[in-house]
Amino acid sequence: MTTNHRIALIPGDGIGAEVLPPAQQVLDVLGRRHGFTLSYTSYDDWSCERYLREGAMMPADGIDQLRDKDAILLGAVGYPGVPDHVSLWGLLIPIRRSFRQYVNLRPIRVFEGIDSPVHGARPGEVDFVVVRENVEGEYSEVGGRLNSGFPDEIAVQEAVFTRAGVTRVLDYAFKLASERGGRLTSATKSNGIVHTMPFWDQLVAERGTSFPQVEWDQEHIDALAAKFVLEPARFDVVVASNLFGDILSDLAAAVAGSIGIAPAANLNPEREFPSMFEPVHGSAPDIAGQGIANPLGAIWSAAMMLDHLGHPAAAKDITEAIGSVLAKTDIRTRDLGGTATTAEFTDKLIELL
Ligand code: GGG
Repeated sequence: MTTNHRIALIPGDGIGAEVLPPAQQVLDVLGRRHGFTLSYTSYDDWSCERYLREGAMMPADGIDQLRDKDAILLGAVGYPGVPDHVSLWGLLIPIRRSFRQYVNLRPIRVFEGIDSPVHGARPGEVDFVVVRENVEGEYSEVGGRLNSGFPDEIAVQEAVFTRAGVTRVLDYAFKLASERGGRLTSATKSNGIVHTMPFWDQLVAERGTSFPQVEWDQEHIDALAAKFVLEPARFDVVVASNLFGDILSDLAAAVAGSIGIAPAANLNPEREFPSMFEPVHGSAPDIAGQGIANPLGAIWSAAMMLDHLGHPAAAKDITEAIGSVLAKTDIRTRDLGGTATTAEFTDKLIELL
């Protein structure tokens, strides 16, 4: 019997709507080849436009509409006219939290054929994963504002680190490191942030004892950012809190040539709820509507989705085709120095699949 996977498609804003159709085209080719089907439900109007029209990024029962899906593929959120915290907390973050997607997995690879802006970031040598804690930490709704408009106006934002929340993401990262190169780096800032970060470091040391096969170290986030640029090939798995992981993975994507390539998986490792896959890039309003967005971040995210759904061979076909199109052709979208449109690039990739 052919396996069918129910996929929720949320294009979101800007180029989100332009990068999901290429990912869908690639998925359908792989489904035919590997003997599975994908049935899609599109949530086209869950966006900033909807927020401006109706006051909410998604309907009140939006989370329930997604609950029975096997996975969610998301494009991008954010658009001028809607504050970024409104769009993020109205769609992406509720999905991550409601479905306990506490791991945000962001692989970084310098592909053959890509000129990294960083001297020394050579293809084949830079290949690591950022594991970002995805549901607590610095992204917290605990806090508030007082005395708006007065000289003594104040804003307070509390970071929230729980033993359970940190432990589960560390365990995921240690296990991943044990299955990859056996090395883990923890991002910290325990010299300046005196409560949460020493707690994070303590839990890293505690969990490390359960993974003796993994060699681990920790770096302050400032030094780590410098090492991402100066020695990107030294990393295997990097584990970081929500904010640190977000910043580090954008930096790492730039080191790998373009944030347009970078994928992300928001995982509920226990599979109690659907996981969500999304390119790391945002909605890029400056190029939206021109048909020139790089679809690779979305296509690679689709590969991560297939891997999660139990089709590692199909996922590998996609990453190999990405490698081929970059190594064997000079077809590139504008972010990679080329002139190809989203459609031209996708057609070539599918030809090489
Ligand atoms: N494609 C994902 C997207 O639109 N991300 C926008 C963004 O700013 N995300 C912040 C985050 O991942 O925390």
